[in-house]
Amino acid sequence: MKNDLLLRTLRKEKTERTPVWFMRQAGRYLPDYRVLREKYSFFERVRNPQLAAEITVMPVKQVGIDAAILFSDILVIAQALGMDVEMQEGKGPILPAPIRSQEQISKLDPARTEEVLAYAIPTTRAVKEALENEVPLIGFCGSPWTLLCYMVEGKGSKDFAKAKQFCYEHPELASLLLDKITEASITYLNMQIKAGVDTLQIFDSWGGLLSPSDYKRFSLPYLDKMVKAIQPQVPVILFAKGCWYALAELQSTGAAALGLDWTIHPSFARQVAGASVFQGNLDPIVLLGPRHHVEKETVAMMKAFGKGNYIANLGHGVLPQTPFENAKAFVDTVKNFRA
Ligand code: 1CP
Repeated sequence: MKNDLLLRTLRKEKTERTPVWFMRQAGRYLPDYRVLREKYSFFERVRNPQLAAEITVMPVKQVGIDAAILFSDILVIAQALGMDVEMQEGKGPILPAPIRSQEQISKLDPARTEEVLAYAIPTTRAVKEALENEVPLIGFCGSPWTLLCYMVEGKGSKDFAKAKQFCYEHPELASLLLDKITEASITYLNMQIKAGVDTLQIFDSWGGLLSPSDYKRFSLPYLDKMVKAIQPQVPVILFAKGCWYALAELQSTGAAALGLDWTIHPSFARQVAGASVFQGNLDPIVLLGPRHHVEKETVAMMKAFGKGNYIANLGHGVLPQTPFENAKAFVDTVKNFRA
């Protein structure tokens, strides 16, 4: 591979410079992606190997990023289990029949994952081919807890109150549901590995909605099971947004790297989970601001993380309204930085 900075960093090897990529880098803020969005529905873009490959490669070619992330969505696991998912422009995902009962959970079938998500093999292979061994390919899925949030709530939410209420009222059903999501997710990650991804990121985007003790009940055990199944095959990056209180436990899963959101000071992370490789953590909204501020904050971030065991990224996904020049300024500042 021509540029394996990310993979060497995940193995804790020395590198010439810090690798950089963006969470949610495929699509969104790129003008060429918006053109494709007019022509094809979301899941057409995900399932068609040529389209998925074109979208995945865009940020590598246009912004000079050190890794590609497969164009797909965390909600394909809800589909694998038998749920309908609609992507409504401007509104995000809608699940018209959210899970609220034991009967609904008993109908969810993780054994069908390989069949429902069969397209992932040819699409991932097409993406690998389009990358021509320039940079590594990151596969991904959501955490079981984050999937439960959407499957029970039925849509995005700022607090996922219905999903949390469900867990507090029916903890035994929640654990049944989380087990099924975990099983489907492990199958799906193994499919991505089989098709050639070089590393995998697990997004626990809504982990931080839980208290530290509820995190240990409803998220950590399932993440732990997933990391134990996958990390022996390819390095796993765990991104648990808002979970500063669980960094030590997240490190104990054995994941190769921990993603950090922008509320965590690098020195705090080193103090509680010192031996980890860290990834993050610029506030994505900084990229909306003036360019000199983007450059200044990026340099401050690079200095604070220090040399080695570090992957530069944002503290959450890049926002759709991010000016292309600011995204580029972030990447260039990381690449030009010398400790
Ligand atoms: O953006 C990329 O790099 C391409 C791959 C990708 C990834 C990694 C998409 C495409 N979605 C995701 C992950 C994802 N999806 C997460 C975890 C990361 C995060 O926290 O941002 C989550 C929570 C989702 C759920 C989801 N899908 C949302 C958020 C809804 C909410 O609760 O606010 C949305 C808007 C989607 C639709 C979606 N998925 C991906 C795109 C490009 C879109 C938008 C539709 C479009 O622009 O065409």
